[in-house]
Amino acid sequence: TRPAPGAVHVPGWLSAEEQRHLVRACREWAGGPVPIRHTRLPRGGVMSVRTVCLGWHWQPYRYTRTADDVNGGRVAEFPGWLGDLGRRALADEYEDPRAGETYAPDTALVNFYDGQARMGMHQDKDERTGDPVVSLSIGDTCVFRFGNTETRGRPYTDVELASGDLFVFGGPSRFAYHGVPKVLPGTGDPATGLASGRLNITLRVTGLT
Ligand code: MD3
Ligand code: FE
Repeated sequence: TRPAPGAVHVPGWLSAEEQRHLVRACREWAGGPVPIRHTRLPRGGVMSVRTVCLGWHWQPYRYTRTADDVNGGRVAEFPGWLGDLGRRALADEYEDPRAGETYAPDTALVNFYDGQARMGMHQDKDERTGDPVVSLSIGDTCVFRFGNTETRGRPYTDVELASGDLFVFGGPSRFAYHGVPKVLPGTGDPATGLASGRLNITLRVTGLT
């Protein structure tokens, strides 16, 4: 479905096998050189979501190659197969399938939500490109709030994102406010390898070198 210009939601895009593969990979990244953790915000807050990054480390509000709190541990590499998956997402599902030929994501943010975790309304504007963001969800269903480009508040639309769903945010939707007001515990299938909680993987093009 096309919830807004430049946005595409494809329920169940990932196969069961791909979901299991991604869960296994996320476990390895979570225990890698820069372990998964709650991001600390510059004004003293701590995010309820836990995050591990690939390719570039996101620290609010910029991307770096290392994380300064783990002895300069270098961020895990962004794997080629994940870029392939992103290109296939655009080629299969995006407005101009040729966008899939040139899409070159160089970072992924892996977010883990337990039953209490939330993400407040925000825009993603630390990347220097307007290339689409590809989002993959696994595990418990969440309520995803998709807003507008002007304000954090209304108008917005609430959409459920379930295990296997693909969402692409490009064009006019790329800089829309969005957030995750709640996770629905117990809605995931343990056969993915995730007994509880929700994983979201977003692929991005930083435009950095
Ligand atoms: C719309 N993650 O990591 S995914 C984030 O489910 C983030 O973990 C949420 O927001 C999550 O920044 C939402 C959907 C998403 C991701 C990036 C976007 C929607 C977006 C970038 C621009 C517009
Ligand atoms: Fe975001």
